[in-house]
Parts: sequence; structure tokens; C-alpha cells
Amino acid sequence: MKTVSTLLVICLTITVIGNAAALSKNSKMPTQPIKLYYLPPSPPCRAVVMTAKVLSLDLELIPTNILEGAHLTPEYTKMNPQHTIPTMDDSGFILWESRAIMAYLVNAYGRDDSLYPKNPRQRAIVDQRLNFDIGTLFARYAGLYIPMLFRGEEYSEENANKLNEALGWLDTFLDGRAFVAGENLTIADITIIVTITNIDAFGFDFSQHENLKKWYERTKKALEPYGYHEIDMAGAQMLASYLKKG
Ligand SMILES: N[C@@H](CCC(=O)N[C@@H](CS)C(=O)NCC(=O)O)C(=O)O
Repeated sequence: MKTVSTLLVICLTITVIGNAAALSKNSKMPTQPIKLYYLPPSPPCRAVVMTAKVLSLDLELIPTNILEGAHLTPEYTKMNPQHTIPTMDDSGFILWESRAIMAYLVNAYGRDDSLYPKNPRQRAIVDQRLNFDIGTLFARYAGLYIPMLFRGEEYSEENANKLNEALGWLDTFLDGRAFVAGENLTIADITIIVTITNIDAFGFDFSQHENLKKWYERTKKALEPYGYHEIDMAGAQMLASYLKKG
């Protein structure tokens, strides 16, 4: 419980991130900061916050303490009946599901389409990777770790093997590619690195996946100027400390 309270204290700070100088150079910027209901250790929240950083977008981060039920209030469920974080409010336009939010931010405010290409075939590969993450990779990560994190259950060898199988598929996707969907960083890399950063922080051994190991180092470096350490790694470490003590 002590770990949970520490986690909450860390989370309960309203923060505004962004780069005002960079904003003024982009005519597509929103007229007022986009609100994001979030919690720092939440994996999908971390992906959205890093995407906003890459886009030099100001976010008004609104801590939403799901451990205390802040997402179950009538106000919150009116906004998002599914009561998940992250939820975005861009001047009254409400959206949830992190991957949809990331795609929207690039479509609406990207200086170019490199993070989410407009070319149908290139975009289809990014979409395939995003769907692979939500439906397979993150799902298998969750299958192994959610019972341990939130229900105090034991490590399951069977679920670990399933996760490792998904990591093997990802390793194959990376054959001859610098990033998961091609030669450039896209929102698929940002979504997927959050999953990989978690398993790394939790001590899951993925060293036999050579392409994945190289991609992880390359993508960490690419995202370092956009808060990889303070947003993604710090969030994963918070979850890892909860896993060890919980
Ligand atoms: N697929 C969703 C997952 C969102 C999600 O389940 N978020 C968790 C926190 S990491 C949450 O809001 N849990 C509270 C609830 O579902 O009531 C996304 O990527 O945004």
C-alpha cells in the first residue's frame, strides 16, 4: 500500500510540457493546450505524451488517479464511457485509445507525415504494427504481468512463452528495417517501445532477439530528445518497483 501511495503522490502534479519556441514556428498548432487525462506510469499515456513531445505540442496533463477511482466519476464517464486513460480533450473534441490519439495528433498537427505516413501502403504497415501491439504484443505482456502487478499472482512460464513468441515475430518484422514500419521512426515505434521498456524494466530476457535488441537501442536514442528517460523509462521503473514490492 505504501508503494501505491508513493506512486500517487508522484502522480498528483499538474504539469504542462512543451516547447513554446517550437510551437510558434508551426502554424497548425492548437489555439489552446490540448488536455490529456493521464497517469505517469500508464503505458498508453506514456506513448501519447512522447508523441506530443516529438510534435512539439503543448499538453495540459491532468493527473487522473485510477487507483482512487478518479476515472469513475459521473463527469469522467460522461466524457469517456469506457473510463480509460489516456483521454484527450482538444477544445471539446474528446478521444480515447492511445493509438487513435497519436494518429490524430500527427494528422492534425504534424509538420509532415513522417510519424504516420499518408501513403496508403506505408500507413497500412504502420497500422498493422499498431494493431499487432494492441492485439498481440501488449496483450501478451499484459497476460503475463497484469496478474502479477495487480493480483499478486506468480510468474507464469506459459504466458512468458507466449510473450516470447510475440517478441520473435517482432524480431522478424525488423529484418532489414531500421524501425518497425520502415526506415523512419513512426507512432508504431513509440507504441511498441513502451511495451519493450516495461519488459526490460521487469527483467524479461529478450537478448536472443538480435534485431529487436538493436532496434531498442536505436529507438531509445531517437526518442531521448523527446523525454524517453523521464517519461517512458521512469514510468516503467515505477511499475517495476511496484511489481517487486507489491
Ligand atoms: N487500449 C487502451 C488501454 C487504456 C487502458 O486500459 N488504460 C488503463 C490504465 S493503463 C485504464 O484506464 N484502466 C482503468 C479502466 O480501464 O477502468 C489505450 O491504449 O488507450
